[in-house]
Amino acid sequence: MSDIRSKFMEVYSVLKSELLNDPAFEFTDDSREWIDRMLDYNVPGGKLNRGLSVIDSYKLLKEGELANDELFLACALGWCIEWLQAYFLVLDDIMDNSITRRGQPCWFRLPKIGMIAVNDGIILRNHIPRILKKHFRGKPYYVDLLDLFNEVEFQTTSGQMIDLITTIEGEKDLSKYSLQLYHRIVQYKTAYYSFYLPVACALLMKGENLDNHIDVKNILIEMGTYFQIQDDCLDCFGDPQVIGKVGTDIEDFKCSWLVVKALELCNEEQKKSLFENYGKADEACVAKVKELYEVLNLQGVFEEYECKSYQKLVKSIEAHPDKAVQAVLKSFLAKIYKRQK
Ligand code: GPP
Ligand code: MG
Ligand code: MG
Ligand code: MG
Repeated sequence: MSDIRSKFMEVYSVLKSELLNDPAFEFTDDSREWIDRMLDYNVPGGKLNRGLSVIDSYKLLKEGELANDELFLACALGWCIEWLQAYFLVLDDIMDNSITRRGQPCWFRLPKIGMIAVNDGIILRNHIPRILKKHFRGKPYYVDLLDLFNEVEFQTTSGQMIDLITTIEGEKDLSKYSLQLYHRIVQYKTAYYSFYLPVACALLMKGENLDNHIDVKNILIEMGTYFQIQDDCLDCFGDPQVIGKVGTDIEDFKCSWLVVKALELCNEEQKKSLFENYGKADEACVAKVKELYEVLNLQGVFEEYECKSYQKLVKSIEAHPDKAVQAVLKSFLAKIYKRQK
């Protein structure tokens, strides 16, 4: 394990132990064990890209090594994003009726968990302001940090709402799916919390005013859109062993990039087949949709998009006047370009 990753994991243990000894709640052994197990199952098991990006970005902005207390704070902020992600995923998996996550059953699928997972999600969400209060209360950027997390959560849940209401039973109508709707969904449900939030945290720690970094936000939203398009492709074409989850977008009638592209490229007959088979939890229907995606060479269409999107992002990044900010954005892009998981 790299130095930074092991330091990051050390900070996880510290934060967890603080939360397990939170004086605002009288823990019993079984409640403490519940939280302990719930956190270990849901918080640290992912790629940790979002969390580690805070540290990475802060280092690049500071242009030098970090003092121990600064490194701890950057790690703590990184974990707040991982906690936010855990909260979203626990609830998203219930809403999407998903089976596996990060190579293990979704939390709500475990025996004796079920809908207690809803409350666990809310607990995960409530841990974030507790971590922030404990470690950032005296900082000049504390209020901005709280405001940032609130805004980003609002944006994400709003995006999740559009994602969900497009799939309401009885109102399934593929003709409303367009690239414009797609962009709206993913900007809100993914890009703000996954891309803008880590960099915004690092900027706040550095003492920056976020109002002066709208251009950085816009580039990160574009990067987040590219990331979600990758997620949609992996949902269909990725190896579940590698991505750690089984795709459900076709069954769930999701406004996925693939179905939007398919609608754009198909002829009348193929369109009919898509309308008949999309959004059904039936293996044969899913297979028909996937077959159509093959015929339309959507993997090839994606590769072309990926290449163009990468070039466009690099161009926007290189146009930014600040070299340190450029380094932050390039580092983030390098982490996701051509990812397989
Ligand atoms: C990703 O969508 C978006 C989220 C995980 C945000 C969820 C927001 C909530 C307010 C719960 P996705 O369903 O495509 O992700 P995945 O493919 O990982 O299930
Ligand atoms: Mg979802
Ligand atoms: Mg999902
Ligand atoms: Mg997905």
